[in-house]
Amino acid sequence: LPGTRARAWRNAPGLWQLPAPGAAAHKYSRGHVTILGGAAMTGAARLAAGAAHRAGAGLVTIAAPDAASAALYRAGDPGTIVSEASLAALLEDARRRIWLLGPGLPPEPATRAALRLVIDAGRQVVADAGALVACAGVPAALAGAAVLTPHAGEFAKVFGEPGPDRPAAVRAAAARTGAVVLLKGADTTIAAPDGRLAINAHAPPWLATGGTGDVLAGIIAALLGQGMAPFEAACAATWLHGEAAFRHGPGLVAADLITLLPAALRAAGEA
Ligand code: NPW
Ligand code: AMP
Ligand code: MG
Repeated sequence: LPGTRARAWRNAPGLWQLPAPGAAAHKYSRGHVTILGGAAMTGAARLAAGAAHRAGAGLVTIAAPDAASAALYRAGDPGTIVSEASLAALLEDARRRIWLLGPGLPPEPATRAALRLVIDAGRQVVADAGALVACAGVPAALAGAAVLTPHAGEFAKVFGEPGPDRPAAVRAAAARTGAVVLLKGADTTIAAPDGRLAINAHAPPWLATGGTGDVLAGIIAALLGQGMAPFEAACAATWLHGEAAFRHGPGLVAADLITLLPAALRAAGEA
């Protein structure tokens, strides 16, 4: 059965601990996650936003590139802020510490330029999907990001084929970019630039469906916003993602993961 080997990871002592809000917490102290949304594939940013919100982000904004996509974004989670302000204007707010770029963004030079602008503004950046492919063959363009979340296809486009030794390839990618690199799959491999490595097998194959990667990126952003370090945030998010999937079982679609995140968070707290 999928899961029998996987459940063990929950008990890996001391690898990560989820942030718990104190009595003095307020929405700004729990982190403001800003997601750069696309104009064409709005579902991806909506999934990421919903996941970030459930994973404990105090505030979540989707930055919409135009009025038409803003209208689509506003039809989603009513707790998500939708802004049509420019990237430069949004970056003036120092509380927008965490940014997620990629889900639903086209893999083109404008996306790469946006990524550089946000990194150079000193923000913690999770780069996924279009933000990764926009840097195909140019891993240096990702330097300064906090966490990169490629699937195998995206990893190959940015860094080249990982080959049979995935841990070595992911470690090399992390060392090269200075970012935590999380290579997704049945055995998601996570490496920090300092050489730390984790492999998450706590993930059922029901996750192989559209939008689940967007949900994972949103969870990572939320955990960063609550003060977790990038490697621990990546490890914890991957486990929570798998736990939510196990709790659903067959018939899973990406939005189910968001609904099941509270149960996964409770399970992690009890481990
Ligand atoms: P093949 O077929 O194996 O030769 P893309 P994407 C290859 C958004 N989404 N997993 C594979 O090659 C995302 O956020 C929007 C997957 C395949 O041809 C992105 O912005 C949704 N692929 C955008 O869509 C929900 C693998 O890579 C190619 C692979 C495109 O993202 C869905 C696919 O890569 C989606 O999340 C692996 N393990 N290994 C929405 N509701 O709005 C190799 N490949 O073209 O970047 O496509 O991942 O679907
Ligand atoms: P993406 O391709 O970006 O939508 O991400 C897919 C998500 O589902 C990642 O978190 C993968 O690790 C996970 N996933 C995909 N296929 C499998 C599989 N066969 N077993 C377990 N997890 C998977
Ligand atoms: Mg993806």
